[in-house]
Amino acid sequence: MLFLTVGFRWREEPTVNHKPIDRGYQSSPQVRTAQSLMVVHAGTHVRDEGARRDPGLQYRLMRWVICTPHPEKVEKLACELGIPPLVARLLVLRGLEDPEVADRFLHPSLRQLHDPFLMADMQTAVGRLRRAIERQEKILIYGDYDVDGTMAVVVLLTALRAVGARVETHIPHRLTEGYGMRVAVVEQAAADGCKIVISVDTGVREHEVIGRARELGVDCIVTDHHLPDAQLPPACGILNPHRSDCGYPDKNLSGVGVAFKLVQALLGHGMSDRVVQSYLKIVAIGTIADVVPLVGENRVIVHFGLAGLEQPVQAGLRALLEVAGLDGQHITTGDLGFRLAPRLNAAGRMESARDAVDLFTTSQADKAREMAERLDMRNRERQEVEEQILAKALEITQGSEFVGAAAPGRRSDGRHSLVVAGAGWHRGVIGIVAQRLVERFYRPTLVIAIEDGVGHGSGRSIAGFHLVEALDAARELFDRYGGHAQAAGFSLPAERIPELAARFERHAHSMLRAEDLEPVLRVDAEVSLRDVDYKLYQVLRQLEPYGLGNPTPVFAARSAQLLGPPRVLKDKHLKLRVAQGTKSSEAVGWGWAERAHTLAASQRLDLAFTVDESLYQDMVSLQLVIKDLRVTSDD
Ligand SMILES: [Mn+2]
Repeated sequence: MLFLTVGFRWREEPTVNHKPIDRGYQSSPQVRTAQSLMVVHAGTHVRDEGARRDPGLQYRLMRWVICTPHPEKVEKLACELGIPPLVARLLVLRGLEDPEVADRFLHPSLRQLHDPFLMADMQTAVGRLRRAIERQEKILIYGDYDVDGTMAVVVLLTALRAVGARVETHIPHRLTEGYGMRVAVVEQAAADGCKIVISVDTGVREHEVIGRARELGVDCIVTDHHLPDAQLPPACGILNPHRSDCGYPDKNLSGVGVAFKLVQALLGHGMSDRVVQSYLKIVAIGTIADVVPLVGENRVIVHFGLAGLEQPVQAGLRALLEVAGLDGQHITTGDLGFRLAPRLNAAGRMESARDAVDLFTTSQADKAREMAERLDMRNRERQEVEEQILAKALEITQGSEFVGAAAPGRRSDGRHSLVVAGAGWHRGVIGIVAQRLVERFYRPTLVIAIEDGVGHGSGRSIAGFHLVEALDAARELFDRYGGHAQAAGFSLPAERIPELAARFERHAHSMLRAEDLEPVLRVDAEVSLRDVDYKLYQVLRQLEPYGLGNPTPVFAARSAQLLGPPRVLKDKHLKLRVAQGTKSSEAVGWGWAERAHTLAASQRLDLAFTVDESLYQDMVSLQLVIKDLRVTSDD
């Protein structure tokens, strides 16, 4: 599987909240990155339809790619596993043509979780922790402020307390401390009598901090999933599947996933299936928020985690699900990624990430409720600030003096990149704003907040454009920068921003072809609307949870007729009734209201969609969730 795992120093999850919060319409937009990263496997026939121009439209023209797997492979798999051909087709398109592998995929079980002791250094780490617990040595968990990091703290803190350890936590502040470990924190811990520091979701490249801890007689246990340097830091144990000498079979674990493996090893046979499942709820939240591929062990984690979240026990979890409107619902990866994770992340963006840890470690229901409501409020503040900055950024892209953007809505000419900067922009949300701009313009984008003459930037990219390599090309402009292919962070003196914009554009111009600037929509199968029924929906449920590595299946229906005029919901969303022959279906386009005026009754449309269940006034029905549409004729 394709996975981008370069160690990076600034991260903000691509969490976007486009989903309507009202309870009337339940739906789950998939994690967006999933589509662009889906791997097309050998033997798969791909028909690229290009991005046919829709004369009435000037935005979001998508290139449809119809994926058709080798028919023999589909037939063989369907036959061997006794599954419907459509399931087999979807499995083959996801690279799961081996019957044994496909069978495991279809039937996740806790037995599929690997032995934690397969991870290098696990024995040493557990031995050291057991000794610390016996001697009642003080332990510090050094966390991170994003959801993966805070959930890792929760998992480890809960387990260590359960076995009677003396344990404290440090979670860096996003704005004042930034990503990574600091010497001062370790020195303070040593002065406070800590004997062990366990890092979670961070640490594998912290040579200086870990070296200093060693001088002070503090043992470090690193748990991390970022790529290590060739030389490892002088820690007493380093748990990281990406270590070149680590034989652990699954390289895709998130930070909380690695922390969970340590917990599994530490609790050992004291961990019944029930205990494992109780932890997996929290592990799943961090795993989804970090957008790691939901295959292998991550699929098992998220499968059981989501199931467990439908029966929450811990007070904070119950309270948070309630404020997110998810209590008593079937919960999907989209729900976690778009509704739960942003609320947890809001803590770290707007205030302190510690709130997210406190919420999940309290046992008092009233306190939990209060904390969940505060997170919900922080999240609304975050959304407001995000909307304000987005509006300003869009205004800038429309200004005549603006040099950093493609002309709005004009996709084929103009610039190949987008760079916007402003004073007073909140640094906690610029990464999300960059993501929103990428979704709109589909260009590599940098958003920069100017503060006291310094520009703090965050970037997001498109498939096929390596962001850090682009920043490498202008390295002398930065005070510091880092990241990976799809997301990056940096800072530089504000007066250098125009030069950065010019050089970033030059680099993008040299790297990107015209077709790279059109988002790809992979279609799993062409169907007729008659095929979209509960039998199909059952099939789709069987392949859940969806996410990176296992994208929500997209279907295409040709020449469907629009019945009646398009409707707009809450000024934001588009609702259509479409028909093929005698079969008609409801289709909804989340955030598609601005396209309503381009559509008219009785037009014929090609529709690309996912299938979802909608709940309206206690009535459940199936609906098509529009991914793209094209008007094919006007009769
Ligand atoms: Mn992480």
